[in-house]
Amino acid sequence: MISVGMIALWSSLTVSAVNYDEHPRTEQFINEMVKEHQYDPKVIRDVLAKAERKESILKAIARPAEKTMTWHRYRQIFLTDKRIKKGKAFLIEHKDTFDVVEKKYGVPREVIAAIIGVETFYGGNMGSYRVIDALATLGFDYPKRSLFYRELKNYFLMVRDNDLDPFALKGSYAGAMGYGQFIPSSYISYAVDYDGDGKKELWSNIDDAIASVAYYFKRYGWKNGEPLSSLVTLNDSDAAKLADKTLSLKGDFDYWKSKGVNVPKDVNNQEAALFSYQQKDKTEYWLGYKNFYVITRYNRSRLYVRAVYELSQELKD
Ligand SMILES: [Ca+2]
Repeated sequence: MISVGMIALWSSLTVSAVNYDEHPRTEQFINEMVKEHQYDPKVIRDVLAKAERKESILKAIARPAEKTMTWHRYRQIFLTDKRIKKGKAFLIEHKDTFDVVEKKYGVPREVIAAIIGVETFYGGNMGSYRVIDALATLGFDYPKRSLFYRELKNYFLMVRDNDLDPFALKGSYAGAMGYGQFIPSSYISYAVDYDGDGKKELWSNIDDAIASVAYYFKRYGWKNGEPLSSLVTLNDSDAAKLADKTLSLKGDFDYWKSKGVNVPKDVNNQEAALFSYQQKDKTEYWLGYKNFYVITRYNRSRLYVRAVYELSQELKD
């Protein structure tokens, strides 16, 4: 008979002994890559053999930070004097690039800078995990793995098609890379070679990184000069129940009026969604518009959007 303790020991030995080229999900992964993308199976097997399972990654992703944090607390992390000051210097330092990029893509420089500021402190913290380890660990061993399994596939495509070293690229525990923390599918679709050297270097070339963030927003339909959101009041407490239900634009001003929201008079009637923000001693409500939605395509969190927006306003002056 095997004791519980022995089972635990045995399973932990099994897990640590498995290389990703021998993982139970590997054969299917390789078969799909060959079938879907004519990928060389030997290349995948060789790379996965050197990919490492990281317990720290599985622990980090299980932490529900953004889901439970109030706006009041979240704001303290991102709207610091240091981040504002560094952002202003960042805009000055890269002014020439911002002049070109802002004009070409129609996305304000302070929004691009705020994204890079919130994501990585303007490149100061781009993540220290090998992307191959992050995506193999989450793609094969995280219970909610489907997104990461897809991104692991995209990572293999990205390194093949851009002639990148699969072991050299670093990122966050979730496999987000470079100044703007692009996941591989975003790299494939939105990374830009700004300086024309044939490489899309989002880790080491700030001009490529700035242009890539701008292009991402352009492709998701950023409407230059349009408002992002309005602070609103409610005249029916039931309206509060409609807040934070979805990031998608839910209805126009007539809809929100009928639900008890005092819609703004200085903004054109348009599609909006209702969001709540917990301040220290009160709850605020915002109607978010198209540009609000576009920022949620970068990170699906209403707290994130507001942090980017407020930081961008601070950087504007
Ligand atoms: Ca380049």
